[in-house]
Amino acid sequence: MKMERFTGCLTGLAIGDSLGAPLEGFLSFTVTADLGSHYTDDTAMMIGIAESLIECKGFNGDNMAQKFVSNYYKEPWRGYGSGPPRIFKMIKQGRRWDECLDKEIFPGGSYGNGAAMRIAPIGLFYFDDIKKLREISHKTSQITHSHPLSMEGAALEAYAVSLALIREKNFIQKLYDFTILDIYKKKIKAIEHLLTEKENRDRVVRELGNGVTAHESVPTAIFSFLSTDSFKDSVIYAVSLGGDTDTIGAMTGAISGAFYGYDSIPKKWLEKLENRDYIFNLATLLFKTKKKLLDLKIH
Ligand code: F2R
Ligand code: MG
Ligand code: MG
Repeated sequence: MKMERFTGCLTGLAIGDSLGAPLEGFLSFTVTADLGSHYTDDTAMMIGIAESLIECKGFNGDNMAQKFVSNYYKEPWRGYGSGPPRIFKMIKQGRRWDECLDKEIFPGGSYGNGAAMRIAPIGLFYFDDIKKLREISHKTSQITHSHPLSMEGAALEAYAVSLALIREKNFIQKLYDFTILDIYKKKIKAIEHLLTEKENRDRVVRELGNGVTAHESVPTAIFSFLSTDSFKDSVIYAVSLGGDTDTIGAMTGAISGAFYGYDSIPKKWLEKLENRDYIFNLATLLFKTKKKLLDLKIH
């Protein structure tokens, strides 16, 4: 466990988000664009998770939900999906975090990618306990996204971050064995055969997706990481697929940042990143909190 990988992961998420933000909703294209001037809801919600994990030294549903709510009301213009702001309003009015409030908006709950886009701190914090990583990923999702596709998509993204953190060699097989839903198993199989086809973006998008739902974006981010050899190439590739570019960029950036580390992120992007020092310090505190807990377990 290295601090450089924690800072790389959370900063990488914000960079991928900011790179994709000006292009969200466009079709696939060659990326020449630079970072946008703001990150979006993806990073704002990741910050809420990290703040809560640090404050509570682990998962606390009430505290995390309150972080989401207060961060949203401070900056409601960050481009949130349609569901979460309605849920934040319900929580502000006294509803509980674990009532699966999204079921009152979408039948069966939301299967949007809003749970997976923010989950990276859970992958870092629970990297050493796979059972807990899934359990806490599901609970963290449930605050706004209780559909099984969303909860499992978030767990898969968190697990990919944890595998990147330890530089796991058998990445694809581990992901395949981890996931409990057939739709994700099928997409992970597709990742394997698409690795030699990455320039055929139409095919990648057709088979993996580039949309706003969890199952059409989490495997795409994992593919963007696995099919490239550097932090920079992975996020540029992710964004070049079009569609939900900020979110696929954010999820790719989190995995790549955990794998390649903070120093691999291009300096000119770091210089332009909004709230760079705050995000860096948050990742450092998350690392120190986790390290203290690990040390207590050992001694
Ligand atoms: N909201 C956006 N982008 C819109 C443009 C923003 C613009 N640039 C601006 O600045 O204002 N991006 C963000 O939203 C996505 C994450 O969304 P989240 O948090 O999952 O929201 P929600 O509402 O829960 O789900 C998203 C949509 O998915 C469909 N959906 C989900 N569950 C469904 C169900 N059970 N049945 C039918 N449809 C369902 C709906 O269309 C939801 O609106 C990220 O891209 C983030 O960047
Ligand atoms: Mg966004
Ligand atoms: Mg998005």
